[in-house]
This record gives sequence, structure tokens and C-alpha cells, in this order.
Amino acid sequence: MRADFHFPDGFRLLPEYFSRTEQETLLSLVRDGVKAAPLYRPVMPKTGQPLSVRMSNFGPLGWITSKEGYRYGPCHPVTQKPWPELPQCLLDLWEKQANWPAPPEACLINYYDHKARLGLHVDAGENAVNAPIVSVSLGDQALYRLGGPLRGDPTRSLRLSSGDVVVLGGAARHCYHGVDRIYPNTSTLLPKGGRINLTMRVVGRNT
Ligand code: MD6
Ligand code: FE
Repeated sequence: MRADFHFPDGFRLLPEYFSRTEQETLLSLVRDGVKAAPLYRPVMPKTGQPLSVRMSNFGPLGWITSKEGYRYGPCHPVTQKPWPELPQCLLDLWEKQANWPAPPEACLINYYDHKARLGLHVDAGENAVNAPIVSVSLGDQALYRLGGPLRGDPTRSLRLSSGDVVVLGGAARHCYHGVDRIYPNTSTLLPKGGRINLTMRVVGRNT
């Protein structure tokens, strides 16, 4: 059925990259982060339709969406305070796996409850369009879908589990991807269930 799908160059899945203990440490860092910069429900540009995923950020810049459009900005859109610092263990992951000469400037925190999903998209808001994006999954498993550079290209679905790392570099950086569903009760990491995804990005100069 999906015989015509080839994993794009630069796609890497590192299953169980983080041990349970490391996942617990990461979770407590995320908790500290969202205490300072609460998760909020972003809206789609133009329509103002709320996304089902709730978001926050770490790092000098954060990815923000509003009715006016997508952008990166230094402050939380509700509290107007700077985003919390990017945790060192995430910077270490970037250093080891990104194979990129500059550090990430933004780390988007996505929280999915059991009903949340994320439509197929390409991350294209960064000026550094060729820098990889490194992502970490925590909590319940997700059905992740990866396609090609065109919306209609064949796709392949894979399950991401807690502690898994995905790198979208090279050609994969320009490929459609999304989250079709969350599988409830597939991890004990988050006491109330759900899934957290962290994505580190280089934003690049705005010129
Ligand atoms: C998610 N991830 O796993 C959504 N984007 O919840 C992404 O949208 C993503 O995993 C860019 C690079 C890697 C990703
Ligand atoms: Fe993405």
C-alpha cells in the first residue's frame, strides 16, 4: 500500500534515546518552564480557530501563532515575559545529534491531551531553513505521519514513544508531517496522561 514511500534523507528516529530517569528529569524541567510560561491555546491565523494542541516555549525566541500570523518572538503572548531558558540537557542533545554549527534559539513545547492532534504541516517559519529540527517525545504514544515535500506525496505513519528523538534534517526538513492521534494509557510518565513534544529550532536572522 505504501510501497512508494521512501524515508526522506535526513530523517532520523532515535528510539528510547532518553532513559526513564532522564525523561523524569526532562518532565520536571518542562513543569518548571510552564509554571513560568503557562501553556496557552494558539489560534490559526486568519480564522482564529483554536488549535487542539497547547503550547509554550523555552529559549531566547518562541514560536507564536495569532490571528495575525505565525512568528517568533522573545516573550510569552499572554504574560509578556521572556521565555524560560532552554535546559542544558536539551542543548546537549542538540550538540550531539543536530550536526549543525549554531545552537537552537527556540524550543517549542507542545502538549497534547488524548483528543489533540496536529495537522500535516511543514515548519517554514524559520529563516534558517536548512538547520535541522530536533524533537523529543514524552508521555503517551503518538501516531506520527511523515510525507514528502508536497502535500499530496505518499506518507508513512509511525508510533513515537516516550523518550524517542526525531531529527528532521536535510531533505526531511522540508517534508510534511503531523500527529494523527494520541494513544491513551500507553505511558506512565505523565500522571494525568497526554503527550509532550519538544522541538528545538534555529530561527536565524530576520533580514
Ligand atoms: C509532534 N512534531 O511530534 C509534532 N516538527 O508532536 C513536529 O511538528 C515536528 O517532530 C518539526 C520537526 C520535528 C517534529
Ligand atoms: Fe513540525
